[in-house]
Amino acid sequence: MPNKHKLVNDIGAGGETHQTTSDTANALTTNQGIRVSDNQNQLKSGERGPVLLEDFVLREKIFHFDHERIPERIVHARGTAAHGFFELYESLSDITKADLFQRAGEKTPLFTRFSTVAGGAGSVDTPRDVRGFAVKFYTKEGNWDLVGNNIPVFFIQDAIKFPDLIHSAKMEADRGYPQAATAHDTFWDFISLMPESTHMIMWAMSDRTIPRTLRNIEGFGIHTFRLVNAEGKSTFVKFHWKPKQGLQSTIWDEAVKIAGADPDFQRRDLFEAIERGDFPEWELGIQAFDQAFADSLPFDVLDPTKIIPEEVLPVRLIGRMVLDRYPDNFFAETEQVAFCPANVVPGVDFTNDPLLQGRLFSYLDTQKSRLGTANFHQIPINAPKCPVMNFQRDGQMQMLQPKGRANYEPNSLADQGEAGGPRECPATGFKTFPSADGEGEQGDKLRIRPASFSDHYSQARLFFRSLDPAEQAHLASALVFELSKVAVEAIRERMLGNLVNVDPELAGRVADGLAMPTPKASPSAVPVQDLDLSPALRIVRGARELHTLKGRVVGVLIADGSDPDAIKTVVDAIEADGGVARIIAPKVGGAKLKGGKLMKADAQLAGMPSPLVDAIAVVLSEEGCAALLNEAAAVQFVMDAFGHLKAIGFTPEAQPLLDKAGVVPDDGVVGLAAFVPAAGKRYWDREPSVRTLA
Ligand code: HDE
Repeated sequence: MPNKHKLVNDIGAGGETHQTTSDTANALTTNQGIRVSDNQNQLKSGERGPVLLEDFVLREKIFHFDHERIPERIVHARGTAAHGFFELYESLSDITKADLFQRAGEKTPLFTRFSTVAGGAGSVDTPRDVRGFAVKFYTKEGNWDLVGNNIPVFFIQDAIKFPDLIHSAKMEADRGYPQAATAHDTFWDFISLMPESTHMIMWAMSDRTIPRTLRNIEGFGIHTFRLVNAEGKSTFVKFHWKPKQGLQSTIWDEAVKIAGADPDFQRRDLFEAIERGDFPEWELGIQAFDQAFADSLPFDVLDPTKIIPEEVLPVRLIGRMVLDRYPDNFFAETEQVAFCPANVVPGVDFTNDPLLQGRLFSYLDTQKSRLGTANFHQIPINAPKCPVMNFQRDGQMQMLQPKGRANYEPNSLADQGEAGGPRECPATGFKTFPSADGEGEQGDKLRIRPASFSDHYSQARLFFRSLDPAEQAHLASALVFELSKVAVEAIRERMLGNLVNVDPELAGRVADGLAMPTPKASPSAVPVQDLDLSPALRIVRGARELHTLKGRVVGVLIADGSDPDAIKTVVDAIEADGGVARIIAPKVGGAKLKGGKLMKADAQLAGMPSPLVDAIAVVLSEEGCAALLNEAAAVQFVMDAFGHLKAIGFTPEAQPLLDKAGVVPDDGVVGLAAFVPAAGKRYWDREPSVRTLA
């Protein structure tokens, strides 16, 4: 019998082999440190008998597993993050005493989490949605969290409306869908009744909410904050993150196809870019201004539905953020990181923006229900990298073991030779900026919105009219798409009424796309103004749409018979230009090239459709092309690249495949020799020939 037991332990009944060790240092243990002899079989009474309750190894393992999930974030549940640093370009000591802004060249470690807003943690990476852009700076004087979005304005002006906004945007309460999509009745019902959201809706329906990768988004602090210098002088400030990779978006059809082909597309892209050493970078910019400047603006700087156009107040670039390390463990870091806009350091302060003020409460509160304990700040990813000393004690999952009796203050224990504990520091401690009289900050207790917050349309108009015509068409089409999914006609009509205030032509285009009449403008609290346009807001053909292969991925389609020299030449050229070449073949094991050599592929054609790459090179022989003509995935590969306005490089032998895919020659359809210079951009002029936009 002993021999029989031995057999079952070393080779499972299913035939699997077990990896065992006699090395104590490498021994598998329970959470109590007990070495585990068998991690494959439960404790049973007899070979085919019942499992025993005393099997503590089993019970502990299953117990822990049962509790592995924690509540997902109520918003921004789906995200990905990376470690990195912030490097200051020049001292800002004239406007802030914040330690991280004092010395040029100083580096501050940080952790940045990007997210979508509406979907659950298991939703896809590429819905039409705002992207969260949250940065935790571990400064020498404590943690500063700049918890922003990739859009510089927000839907609402007052925090009390946030639960309603989010309820309306998330899946509908009775039916439990749609997931991660605003294209449904309840969202547009709320929005159509909320004129203050109109400016944000322009951004949300623009290409900003379908970014190509997270490396191609801007970030904004949204609210007006304060910087405070050593003399106690306050300067208002708006924060901006500018991607060194340029601004890039996708085509809606492409975003939808990416969601199916690779739901993790954007987190994979971030991971892979960092893995290959192509560290993404953003520059931090500020718009700094004083009260007199604020008073000169045609809106209130406390209103989070407004921007200060860069043409009115340029963005001063003050440093750069480099993300150079992906987390070791997604749960421990990305999932457990707890951001809070109330985390500010001396030298940074709040304003009375009513949305910001509500957030200062919400985030601390939410961490208690997510992380389960008031001691969440002790989790390594949340812990400041400077001393933390106070008299807060105990609580669930307390990790610290403070010595001595001093757990209160003031105390005189130091006089007795005992440890007395830390003391407050009037000189260097955080002091709230004492807002001046005359800023409208004092008065009766009122549930009221100031009249200075009542212009809901002028900046929505400014945004729409500033865009490139291609972007305007995308925006109008996005509105048609979303409102077409709204079943209640009265909601569509009310929304059209709001759009008339933004721009009658836009409203007409959307109404036409819905085959509805354009209604009268909805009532507007104040007359809509024609503000000076801001070309800085453009993505398409804008200053920050970079034309380069650097950081972009090219799909190189090969098949049996492809010419190895042609493949090598194009791959070398892509890499020399800073791009990444991915070899795609009908079979992942590879293709047999001209001359008989097998070339391994990075991906199988069916698993790597062209929406996942930025441009394609079709390197086929006559024989390979003939075989692919009957392959829908190959035809679709080329058709989508063309439809998504990407560059296509090809060997003459691949022409029949291009013909079958409906490719019409233009500047972006080129021979391999001309491919790389043409590949780093989209061909916007092609668009009217491939789809009808509103
Ligand atoms: Fe948030 N928001 N928010 N939000 N928010 C959260 O905190 C909230 C708002 C933003 O990667 C929650 O830890 C209220 C604006 C980001 O972990 C919660 C209001 C902006 C993230 C919360 C707002 C944001 C959050 C959920 C209206 C852009 C993800 C989980 C007053 C400036 C951070 C959590 C991460 C997360 C509340 C509005 C950005 C519930 C009440 C405006 C990037 O506390």
